[in-house]
Amino acid sequence: MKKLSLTNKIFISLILGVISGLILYPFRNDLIVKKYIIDFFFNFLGTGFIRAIRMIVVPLVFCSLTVGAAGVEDIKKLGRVGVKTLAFYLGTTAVAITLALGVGSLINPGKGVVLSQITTTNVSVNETKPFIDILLGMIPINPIEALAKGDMLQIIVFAILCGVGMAILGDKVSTVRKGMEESNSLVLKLVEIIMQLAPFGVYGLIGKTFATLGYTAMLPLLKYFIGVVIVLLLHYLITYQSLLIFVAKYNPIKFLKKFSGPMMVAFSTSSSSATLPSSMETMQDEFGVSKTISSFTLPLGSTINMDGTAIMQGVATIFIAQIYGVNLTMGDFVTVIITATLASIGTAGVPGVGVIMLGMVLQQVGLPLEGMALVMGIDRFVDMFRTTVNITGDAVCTLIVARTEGELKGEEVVTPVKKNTLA
Ligand code: DAS
Repeated sequence: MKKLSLTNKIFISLILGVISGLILYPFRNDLIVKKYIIDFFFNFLGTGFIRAIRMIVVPLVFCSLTVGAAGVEDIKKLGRVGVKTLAFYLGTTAVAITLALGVGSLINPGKGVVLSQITTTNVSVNETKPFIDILLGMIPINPIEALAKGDMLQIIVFAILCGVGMAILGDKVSTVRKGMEESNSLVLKLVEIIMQLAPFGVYGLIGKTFATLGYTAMLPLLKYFIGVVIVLLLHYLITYQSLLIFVAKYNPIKFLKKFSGPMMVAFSTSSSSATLPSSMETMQDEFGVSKTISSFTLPLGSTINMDGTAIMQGVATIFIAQIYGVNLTMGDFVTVIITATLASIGTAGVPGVGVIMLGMVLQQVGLPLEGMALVMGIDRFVDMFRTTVNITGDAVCTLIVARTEGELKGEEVVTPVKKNTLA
């Protein structure tokens, strides 16, 4: 029998967790059921998995961001193209997460269901912080303390500085950089091992949720999924279409027709890395982008540009805050935008990694990581949509860089005001 992929196993554990929970729901107040199944068995599986995720988040963020930032050294060599590319990638990710928080606050995916009674971590309520304090708070006075406390923004800043330092020093610190790359490989292997526990963790947390709440827990999950897909669509239709027409001066209909192949690959594999060869071939052969530009912008984008992932993290943060009855302050929103944007630099283009990095965003604003398990259960489907947006953003950026570097001759779009036809 073909080995089940992890995302399929997680999805099956979601189904089994829902069934188990709904079967137990009528007996939830029975002493045996409550004490030995809900509060012990489900709790042990769920909380054990969450603690394992919390154990790996700090080393994962530090190593992946240091290596990610050090890998951006090509930008120095490519100068103008590099700076343009990095500015576009971080800029659209910030727009994506802001859109997600805004639309998420309108949709209110988690409103009406309060799961605070099933969390085991105390939910800290953040006081409203002035913006200046958030910015200053990002600078770690003591990086070791930041790592020990799990202060994600300070860890991100310290890791990026370490990576940029390695990029500037180049061969002088090649041994340190190699060591960091090997450490990152080790941490990613540990993440892979811990993620094997995900089906058990999701089963425990979903089972406990549905045994406690019954059918009412289904509606917020559906609202969360629909909310993410709506924001992904808005980001594609508003942000990317505007950039295509007014900056890349490229016909968006023509873009969609030509780029539909890589989008299908991303949707079916849920992996930016697996889609990279298809994106490279399409941008070079179909769009006429030079190898010089596409072989820089696309690989870089597949690792540091994750607009779809940032959107999931934004909607998930709103969803989890609402189901645990936490009111996020404006300072929390700013913290989430900065954290998710910078964290996207270190998110690898492989299935499911975005929801692990969600743990870091939740930790930064003091939300319980148990909420991850709820969104993890249906992440198999959400990942397909967000990965498609991730790689589409890479392609739009590539067209913008190519156009502004004088490539793509003959693909001019006549501005709609002068003529009603797009090239
Ligand atoms: N599936 C990842 C990618 O390949 C993104 C994610 O998990 O968020 O882009």
